[in-house]
Amino acid sequence: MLLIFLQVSMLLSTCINAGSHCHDSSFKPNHILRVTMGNLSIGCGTTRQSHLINGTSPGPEIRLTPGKISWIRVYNDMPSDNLTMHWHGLSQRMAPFSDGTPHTLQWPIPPMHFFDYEVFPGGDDAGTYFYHSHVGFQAVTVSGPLIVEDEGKPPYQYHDERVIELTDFFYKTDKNIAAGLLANPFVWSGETHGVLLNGQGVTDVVQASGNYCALPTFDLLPGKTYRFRFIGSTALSLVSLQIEGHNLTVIAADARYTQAHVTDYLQIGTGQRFDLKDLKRTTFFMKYQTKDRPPVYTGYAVFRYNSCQMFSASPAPGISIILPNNLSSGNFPSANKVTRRLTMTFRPEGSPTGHIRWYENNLGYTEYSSPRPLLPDVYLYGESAVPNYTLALENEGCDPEFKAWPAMIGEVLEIVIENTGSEVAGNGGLDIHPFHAHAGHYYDIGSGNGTYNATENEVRLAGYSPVLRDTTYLYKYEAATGNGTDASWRAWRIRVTDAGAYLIHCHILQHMIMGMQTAWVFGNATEIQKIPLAEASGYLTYGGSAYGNQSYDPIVYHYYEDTPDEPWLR
Ligand SMILES: *[C@@H]1O[C@H](CO)[C@@H](O)[C@H](O)[C@H]1NC(C)=O
Ligand SMILES: *[C@@H]1O[C@H](CO)[C@@H](O)[C@H](O)[C@H]1NC(C)=O
Ligand SMILES: *[C@@H]1O[C@H](CO)[C@@H](O)[C@H](O)[C@H]1NC(C)=O
Ligand SMILES: *[C@@H]1O[C@H](CO)[C@@H](O)[C@H](O)[C@H]1NC(C)=O
Ligand SMILES: *[C@@H]1O[C@H](CO)[C@@H](O)[C@H](O)[C@H]1NC(C)=O
Ligand SMILES: *[C@@H]1O[C@H](CO)[C@@H](O)[C@H](O)[C@H]1NC(C)=O
Ligand SMILES: *[C@@H]1O[C@H](CO)[C@@H](O)[C@H](O)[C@H]1NC(C)=O
Ligand SMILES: *[C@@H]1O[C@H](CO)[C@@H](O)[C@H](O)[C@H]1NC(C)=O
Ligand SMILES: *[C@@H]1O[C@H](CO)[C@@H](O)[C@H](O)[C@H]1NC(C)=O
Ligand SMILES: *[C@@H]1O[C@H](CO)[C@@H](O)[C@H](O)[C@H]1NC(C)=O
Ligand SMILES: *[C@@H]1O[C@H](CO)[C@@H](O)[C@H](O)[C@H]1NC(C)=O
Ligand SMILES: [Cu+2]
Repeated sequence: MLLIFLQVSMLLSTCINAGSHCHDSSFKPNHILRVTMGNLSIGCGTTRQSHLINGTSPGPEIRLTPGKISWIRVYNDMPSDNLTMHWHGLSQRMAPFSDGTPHTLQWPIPPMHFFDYEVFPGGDDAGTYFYHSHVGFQAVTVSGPLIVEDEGKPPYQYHDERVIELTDFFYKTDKNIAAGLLANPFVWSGETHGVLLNGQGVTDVVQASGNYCALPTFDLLPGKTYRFRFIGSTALSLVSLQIEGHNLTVIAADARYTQAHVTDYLQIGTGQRFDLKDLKRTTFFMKYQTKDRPPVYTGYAVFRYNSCQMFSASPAPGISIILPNNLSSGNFPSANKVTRRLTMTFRPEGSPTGHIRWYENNLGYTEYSSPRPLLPDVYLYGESAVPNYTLALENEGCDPEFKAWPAMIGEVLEIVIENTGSEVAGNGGLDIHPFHAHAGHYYDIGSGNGTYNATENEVRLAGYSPVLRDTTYLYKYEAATGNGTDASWRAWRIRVTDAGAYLIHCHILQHMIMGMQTAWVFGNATEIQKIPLAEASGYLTYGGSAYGNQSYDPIVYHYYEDTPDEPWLR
């Protein structure tokens, strides 16, 4: 009798622990991704040691059904590197520990371990996303398309679709690049050696040698309308593209449908997605080109109908205007609903010969500077692990000890990001920065030259309904400015609704490593601790019991199944 009792209690403690589930061999994830170290044949005739997903880069496409919980098992099959996977653009409203930020939301997946991510898109989430690692420079190759299907009929009609993911190609390995960026003296990664479309493309070196090399090619059927899902998964490049003899209709940006907008060219940067439709002709070329970088890379792709012809030639259609932002969405908070305006001032810091960092007012934030993730510590240490709101208000919104920005649930934040000159990086040198928010989509209220002026911007916003985005550019309007002078701004409005820990950061991988990230804590400890401490315990240490390996089945909390009172499920 006693023996039986003991066995039952052991079972209880490992597998049937209230909301926790033992993911043993009977558990079948909906999707599996395996990340390895390998040699990637890339950029037409080059081999590079790279992190790969299921042996390739980009990784396999994943399609999710809205309203359905998807478990995505991510194996770190690398012998000595950490890993996380981020579901870029999906706020998930919010399964704790599933956002894939190593220094914010979860401990990274240790080498030779795996982690089960619980991803739950809603009906409004239909659209084009991507997944990528959030560790080091890994995302240069560890990324892949993530599509949330439409619930019912999409608002725009099309016959078929093609996914086109853009990635940058660097010869240097991830480790060399990261080490150089952190070194004293600073060593730049170098510029991109080629922008690849679905892993295919021609490097600048091959181009210069005049060698024959097949262009990326997309096969189409005549008389059909296609939806092109463009994914900006470049590490660095902002890409301009134009399709010979065609206008394009933009129908979505960052996985939110927009008003149809006809344009003859598109700019897509790191972290952004645009969905286009229309293309009605025979074989034609697409030209694409990097913008705002010292050497410009130009590539071509072919769209061909019913043809086996290969193309290596390069016609050169002209690239001209800037994509106007005439897209819309509802529920936009007006200025009188804003509870707090915050300005984040970014400038390169350091010394001209030594370190260079892209910091917000001396406060850089990276996985290197903040080795303990914020969210697990709120479970372990409660309110004392939440940044001090009062102290933050005295310091322009950021608690300087935590290097984190607290906000209360119910606040409506107007966040202004300033591009500011400094004495390093070539005397006030400026750059462009695609800013991405993890907390969910935000209302983009524009960008401009100089210092943000709320009064003037409000005039500009009259009658305008901004689009919901997750990644928009802080541009530069000149090459350099004076030390401490604001050169340009980008501004957003965000409703603080979901308690948790999130990043807002520049999506250029180099700049992330150089500190261009901010960590945000929404809500207080009680609001953040959405699952009982006992159930969370496997997530609170590096390699804890929520992380499986070949000989160990992880104990996983099923947040959406087991928390039916989560407001957004009602
Ligand atoms: C990745 O590879 C694993 C086997 O290694 C396979 O089970 C899985 O289906 C693949 N994932 C995708 C999304 O194709
Ligand atoms: C990649 O290539 C290098 C050099 O040829 C070789 O030493 C290494 O073992 C290869 N790595 C893998 C994972 O195949
Ligand atoms: C992996 O992450 C752990 C926990 O943050 C850290 O201690 C370790 O140094 C990391 N390993 C590598 C290779 O970065
Ligand atoms: C694209 O649109 C512009 C402006 O509406 C128009 O002038 C031009 O002829 C169109 N080009 C093509 C190829 O349809
Ligand atoms: C946006 O475009 C639509 C038609 O495509 C037009 O009716 C509307 O006036 C435009 N809005 C703005 C703010 O330019
Ligand atoms: C938070 O900061 C304020 C202002 O500096 C300080 O008075 C207060 O003691 C701090 N609270 C805690 C819990 O540290
Ligand atoms: C903002 O713009 C308004 C209207 O142009 C102007 O009156 C005001 O002085 C400006 N504010 C600042 C701080 O420049
Ligand atoms: C931006 O502002 C600066 C300083 O006032 C001015 O010199 C520059 O011409 C402006 N650039 C643009 C593109 O408006
Ligand atoms: C540049 O500005 C920073 C911050 O305002 C200041 O600390 C520094 O002394 C300035 N450097 C020069 C060379 O003026
Ligand atoms: C945390 O938030 C909850 C819910 O809004 C509130 O009831 C509680 O008083 C707050 N706790 C603290 C310590 O502020
Ligand atoms: C697998 O995980 C278990 C439980 O965390 C741990 O005790 C064991 O050492 C791990 N095995 C390997 C090979 O890492
Ligand atoms: Cu940047």
